[in-house]
Amino acid sequence: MKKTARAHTNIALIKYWGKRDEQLFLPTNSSLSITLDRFYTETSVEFDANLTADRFRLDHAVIEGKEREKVQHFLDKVRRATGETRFAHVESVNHVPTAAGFASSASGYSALAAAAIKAAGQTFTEKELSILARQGSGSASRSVYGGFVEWQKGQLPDGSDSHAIPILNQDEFDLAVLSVEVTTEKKKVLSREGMKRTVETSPFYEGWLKTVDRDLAAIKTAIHARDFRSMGEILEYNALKMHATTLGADPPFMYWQSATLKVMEAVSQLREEGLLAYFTIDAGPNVKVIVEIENEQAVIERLNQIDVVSEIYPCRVGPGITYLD
Ligand code: 2P0
Repeated sequence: MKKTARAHTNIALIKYWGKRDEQLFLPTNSSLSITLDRFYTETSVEFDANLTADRFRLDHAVIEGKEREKVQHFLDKVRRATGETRFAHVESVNHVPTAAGFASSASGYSALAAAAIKAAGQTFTEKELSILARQGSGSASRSVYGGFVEWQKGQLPDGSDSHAIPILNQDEFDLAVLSVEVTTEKKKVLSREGMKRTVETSPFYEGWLKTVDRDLAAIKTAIHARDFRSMGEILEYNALKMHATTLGADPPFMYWQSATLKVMEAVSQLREEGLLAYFTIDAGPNVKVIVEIENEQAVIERLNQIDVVSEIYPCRVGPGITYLD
């Protein structure tokens, strides 16, 4: 039977940056994110005995080549986990701007995992779904849950303890996350390749690993206390440290453009004027600005005045996986 699931994207406040096992998508460090309400993927899966290979349609177009292979590879994991033997029709629609830095792999693999398990006639716990989604894309492990989510890196070699856990529900700490777009160009260094190169060659990676657990513990304390200022200081610091590791890679690379810096400077200027806002940046040039609801409009107005800003997408804290049939 055809089953459909929806999963939302997430933005990391403490970044996932580096793998200890590339096959199983096991991270070197734990991370923490907010699930976003505005961006999501809806995916339908139907297993069909008449198929001789998996079929994948994304945004109403048939996908072939590498992307289809990735989905097939992931569905092989689903088949191994469930005993399902048939190939599947996969139909996925992204409600995510395709610009650099608005990653859809988190919502994509989370929705695919949930729909595929249902279509195979099985019921997985959220923990089991998180472990499965992780093996499509690391950050997808966090999109299983809404609200504030920690992905615990785990220790076991088989990855059975590497999954997300909820920290706060969607309605327990209301915030705005402004996705500030400065370019829609495709990024030059994919995050998967970027983290691998950083782990293997950057002398700064050691500094990242030494301090990331401290950042995670501190931000959890701030989140539980609803201490926006401390949370903001830690998330900005953590993002800057992640990006610093890329500058030491060989060959070095950076995800920022001059427009990225302009937005970062504006956020810092806003703070000097008493408007509390903090930025974070993923593996691309666009910026996410975290702000309290009461200051959201004022911050949007100010950021809209920057010439390099092409679009601002205001988001709120979003839900976990939902099923549509
Ligand atoms: C994160 N990023 O925590 C970090 C911060 C980018 C920068 O997770 O190789 O697409 O599929 O596990 O999850 C983007 O990496 O990488 C990411 P894979 P993924 O959100």
